[in-house]
Amino acid sequence: MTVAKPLFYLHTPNDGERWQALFAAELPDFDVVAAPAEVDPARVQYLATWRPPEGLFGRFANLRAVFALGAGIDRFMQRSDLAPGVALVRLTDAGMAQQMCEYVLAGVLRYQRDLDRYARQQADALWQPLPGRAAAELRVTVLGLGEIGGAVARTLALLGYAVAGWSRSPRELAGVRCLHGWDSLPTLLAASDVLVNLLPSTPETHGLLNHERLAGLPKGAAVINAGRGEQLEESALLALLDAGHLRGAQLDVLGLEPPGQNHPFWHHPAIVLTPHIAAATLLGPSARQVAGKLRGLLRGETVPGLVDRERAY
Ligand code: NDP
Ligand code: OXD
Repeated sequence: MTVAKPLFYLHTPNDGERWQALFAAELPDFDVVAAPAEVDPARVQYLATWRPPEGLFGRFANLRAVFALGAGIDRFMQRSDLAPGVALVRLTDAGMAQQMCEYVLAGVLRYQRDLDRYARQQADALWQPLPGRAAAELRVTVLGLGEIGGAVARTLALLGYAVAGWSRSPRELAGVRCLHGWDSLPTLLAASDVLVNLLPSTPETHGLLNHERLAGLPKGAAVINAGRGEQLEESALLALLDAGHLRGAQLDVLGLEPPGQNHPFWHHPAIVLTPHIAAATLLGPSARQVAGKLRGLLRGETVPGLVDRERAY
């Protein structure tokens, strides 16, 4: 009698065949099946997915673990069909940290080296050097010092920027002035020339960058948001840019993606928009990492990226 292999089910918005081939190679002891192929719902215990359709999890009564094929699991936390007893595991770096370092550095350089101002001068046919600013004079604050924010803060510090970072619990990172907790936030914001948001979206961080906090940045500060759109009050950002309090913003994430055609950010001269590409999921490293985490779970380990449902990240 042959014993059926355990089943690993994949539901991804695209690249289904590539994911399936990668996971099949990583998990030879599993039957790897990718949607839209039919599957016996009772056999689905392990599922990897990104942007799961409503009701997906509820179909599988024997589900044990869901692997998010991304770092931010806020959309998973909002799901009523994901039972509390099912382990939710997210990607931890898997090649995203380096991409995020590049994305943030592009923004930091834009503001440090006045590339935004020179673009405006060029439009006016104006050849006018501006006073320069050394990296060490630019105060960059990174909100969120986890897998991705921590790598960004360390990288910027290595490049000589005056980096501060903010987290929920105490952290120590080489070259980074680390602060934690709500009480430290106002002083930190007041000393930030560039504010980088890399926090996970949770009930605590939702709307964190509101008018009061953005107004607490020094005049001429810039904002880079690659965390989640819901964390930034868009109308407050707009008002502070238009009032000349803030200098500019580089935004990879918005409350509604894609934004409507009439969204004021599209044509705002001080806003650079990118379509949620700051750090993409890399298929090979991610499949390898998820397979490793699955094997860890089967050995009864607490694997990296296991989401704490109470904390919501
Ligand atoms: P981690 O969970 O590794 O790190 C989260 C960090 O945020 C931790 O330092 C944590 O503090 C801190 N934090 C959480 N809640 C609070 C709070 N209430 N107050 C202060 N600090 C808090 O996440 P990642 O670094 O892997 O990812 C971060 C986010 O980046 C993702 O959730 C996602 O939203 C976004 N992202 C965006 C991408 C893009 O392309 N735009 C791509 C990938 C991720 P502590 O250290 O104390 O736990
Ligand atoms: C992620 C993202 O969280 O793509 O991985 O934003």
